[in-house]
Amino acid sequence: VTSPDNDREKFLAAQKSLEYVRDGMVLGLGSGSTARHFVELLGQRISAGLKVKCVPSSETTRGWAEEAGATLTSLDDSPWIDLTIDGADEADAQLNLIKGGGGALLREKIVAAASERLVIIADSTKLVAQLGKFPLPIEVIPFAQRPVLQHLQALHGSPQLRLGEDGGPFVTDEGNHILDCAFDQIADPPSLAASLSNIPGIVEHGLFVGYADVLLIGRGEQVDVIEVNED
Ligand code: A5P
Repeated sequence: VTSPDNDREKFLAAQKSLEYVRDGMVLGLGSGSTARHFVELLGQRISAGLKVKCVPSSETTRGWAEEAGATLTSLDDSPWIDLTIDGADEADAQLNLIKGGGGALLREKIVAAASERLVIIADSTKLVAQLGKFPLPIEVIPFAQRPVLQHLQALHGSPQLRLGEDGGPFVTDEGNHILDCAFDQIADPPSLAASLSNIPGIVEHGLFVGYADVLLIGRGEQVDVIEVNED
């Protein structure tokens, strides 16, 4: 649920992220309401003469980017992305993330992995001491849904099939389903990420470990900048 205050924080984080954008870059465009602010602000810069090429991370974002007048490219033509700006559902101080609340985690992770730099923009409610309150989205091939569900139950993930507006299973841009897993507390994100990646039928999961370089967190009228410690 987005309160007006949260939306202001999202906007300010998105605005701050424009400082990372340079002329001539290939940009990855994230998904979700915070990324939408970024795409709209980017559109203003493009109208003012900024030249960038953009890889959208979802079909929804593709539509926003077209409306914003952005030049689109694809990973086929631009397999190396200079900078991606994306949102998150949760982030911790080590810059581990939960993503996929909007269902775009698979393409988001592919875009993030192709990016030299990933800057995450979020409102202050997203920064948490420990990941896991937000149910972890897991994208699963429909054929494998039942056995994957059983694996996730064994991991105490309490998986729930995400439903779409029509009451049937939510279908991702890649034609898969999402199981939302209420782990509640994820004490060791790298270890859980490795366990999930080992389950056949899971296409991708929403734990982003080692991807983000910078968190920009809107807090009131400020934006906190949290960077990964290179030591
Ligand atoms: C989309 O699949 C997600 O990963 C989003 O990045 C996440 O849900 C953040 O969304 P908001 O910016 O709307 O909070």
